[in-house]
Amino acid sequence: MKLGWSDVTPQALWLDRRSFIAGATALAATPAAALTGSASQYSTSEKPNSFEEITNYNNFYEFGFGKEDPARYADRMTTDPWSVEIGGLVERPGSYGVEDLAPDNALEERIYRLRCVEAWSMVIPWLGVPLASVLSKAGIRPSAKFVAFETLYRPEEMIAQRGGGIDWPYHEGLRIDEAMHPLTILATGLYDKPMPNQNGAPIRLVVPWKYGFKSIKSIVKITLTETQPLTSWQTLQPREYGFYANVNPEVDHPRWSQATERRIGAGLLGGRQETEMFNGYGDQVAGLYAGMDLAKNY
Ligand SMILES: Nc1nc2c(c(=O)[nH]1)N[C@H]1C(S)=C(S)[C@@H](COP(=O)(O)O)O[C@H]1N2
Ligand SMILES: [Mo]
Repeated sequence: MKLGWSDVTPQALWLDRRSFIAGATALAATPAAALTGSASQYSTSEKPNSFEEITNYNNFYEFGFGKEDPARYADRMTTDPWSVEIGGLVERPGSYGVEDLAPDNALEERIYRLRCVEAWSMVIPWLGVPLASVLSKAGIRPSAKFVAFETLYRPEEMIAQRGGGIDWPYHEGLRIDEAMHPLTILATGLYDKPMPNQNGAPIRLVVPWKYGFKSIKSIVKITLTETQPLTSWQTLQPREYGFYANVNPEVDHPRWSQATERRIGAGLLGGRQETEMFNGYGDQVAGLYAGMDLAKNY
């Protein structure tokens, strides 16, 4: 039997070829994952949490400190129009629309584990694009070493921004090689739907091997820098939250163990499960930290 070319062509190339043949217009509204009918090589085969769980148990401190506050209050946030200011060490600084950064025909499904620093976890089917593709649109200058991110600041709508706690706007950062890693995405949806407000509409970062707080929501600003940017959590509690925040069962939080986690939805009898180094993504990302002392660089 003769092999067809699709049998011997890597999937990414095959997808490109297919969309080329079928024409971009016919496929414009179809997420890439739906075309192949198969999961991304980056997705876990673990059972995703329900939409209900993913959208009702959240951390989005701009709307309050309770897990149910974001579901209750985040619909007050206006997400249209929205633009993302990309600046700093880039060739083409400016204001980009979400549609330009994450066009429908480029969306991929990525089913990732999310491990919060508070020792609970979920599995979430995101829809998004590699952050690398977004940064390439702006053109990375060779001197750029880090990427800084900022969330919307709008206390009229984000009711908890009227109070203290965090030095609003919420800000985060990545090293450039972490930002360019294929696992790092900007997500605009989940469960094949547009991103719910409480999960960080219209566009949020997802870095699955790091504690959840690195995955900043509702981004309005991306800045490429030469020096390591400050992050909200570092500023608040530098001894408890570091810049790297890689999931690491061997480095405990000063106030609790990081060795195990509670999977949301597992129920009372579900018990706790062991936390994996780099949240189970070590094969892909451990190389980024070769030679680094991960207890010091927490
Ligand atoms: N702007 C902003 N981004 C944020 C947060 C936040 O409070 N504000 N919380 C972080 C934390 S601590 C976690 S665990 C994840 C939770 O994402 P989820 O609610 O979509 O599961 O979002 C992260 N991104
Ligand atoms: Mo978190």
